[in-house]
Amino acid sequence: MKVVVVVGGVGGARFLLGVKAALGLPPIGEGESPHEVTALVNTGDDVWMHGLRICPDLDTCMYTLGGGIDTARGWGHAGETWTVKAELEAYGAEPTWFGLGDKDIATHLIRSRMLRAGYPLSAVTEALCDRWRPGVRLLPMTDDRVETHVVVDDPDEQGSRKALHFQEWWVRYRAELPAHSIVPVGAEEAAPGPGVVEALEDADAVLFAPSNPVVSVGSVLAVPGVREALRKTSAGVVGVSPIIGDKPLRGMADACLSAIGVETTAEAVGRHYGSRQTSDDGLLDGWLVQSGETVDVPGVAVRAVPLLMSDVEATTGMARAALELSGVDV
Ligand code: GDP
Ligand code: FO1
Ligand code: CA
Repeated sequence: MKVVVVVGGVGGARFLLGVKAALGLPPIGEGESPHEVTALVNTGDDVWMHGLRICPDLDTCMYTLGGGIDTARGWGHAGETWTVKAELEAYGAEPTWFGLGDKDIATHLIRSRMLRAGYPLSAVTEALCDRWRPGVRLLPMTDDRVETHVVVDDPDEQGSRKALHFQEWWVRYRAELPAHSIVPVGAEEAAPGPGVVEALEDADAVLFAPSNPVVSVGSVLAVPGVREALRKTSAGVVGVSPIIGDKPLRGMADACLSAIGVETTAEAVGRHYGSRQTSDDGLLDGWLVQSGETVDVPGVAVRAVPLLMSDVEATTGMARAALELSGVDV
């Protein structure tokens, strides 16, 4: 069976552990299986810093599935040290609000060197995965440069607006500056990465992880060709709500949703993705929401199951429910 999952960082990576387990694969690392999991990964969070290309969502997926993630933080390496960060700070090198760990920097050095040598991001990701062996094909949504920007009131100049890189808004300002708009800059001119459209065409099931609907799933959907491929695939398309009890589980997805005029509820996010069957541009056949919530999304089969990814077992149950709702046998 071929399963395709649209993912961002922490929420996406944790969900992938459950998808693998539901298909009889080891959650961490590789294993023998007739099944194949492909993740279409958001690259709108990506950024150049200190001359290095950082791809937070790709790295979060790669480290999580490869067994190297700092599980408490959800991003970066386990057992990380911060010598380079302290040295950069001693030089007064900006930005000081973003933490690159020593071990993590090795990943960024290799990636940046390969990109400068002309390799596309998809090939670089494959090379990095030769070490981490995530057991999932990690496909960047595009090889082209896409960077999400957030338009806010300029904190330094009253009355004017400013576009910040998503990382500055998210990490430096903790998404506390109200966003007027959120734009995946470059997405309109981007092409889907190698294998992205083909994976959707060949899929038996397509799942949207409980990832941020705006800056994770939304950025992947902004790449021309992806929505069309989702509309056309013969696979069932099922989303998993990242919103439980009208709140995101972690992070500031509510600040992102309000920027696009969508309420922070499972119902509003389901309606935002829309029905593949009864609307002209909708994407879902099924929508999983938290047990006990009553949600109506016209034209979409809604099912309520426990949605807390508290451990791999619980996450496996979610993944199984999503796969079943998509119409495949697990
Ligand atoms: P990021 O790129 O690291 O921000 O991660 P994602 O975009 O992949 O996922 C972030 C989303 O995961 C947040 O909006 C959370 O609400 C959601 N999330 C985190 N943990 C859980 C969980 O246990 N269950 C569900 N349903 N959603 C979760
Ligand atoms: N998140 C933070 O809150 N602070 C950081 O200093 C930080 C550094 C960082 C370095 C590499 C990386 O792959 C991720 C990192 N993150 C950090 C997480 C990341 O900025 C965001 O959580 C995501 O981009 C949102 O998905
Ligand atoms: Ca992200």
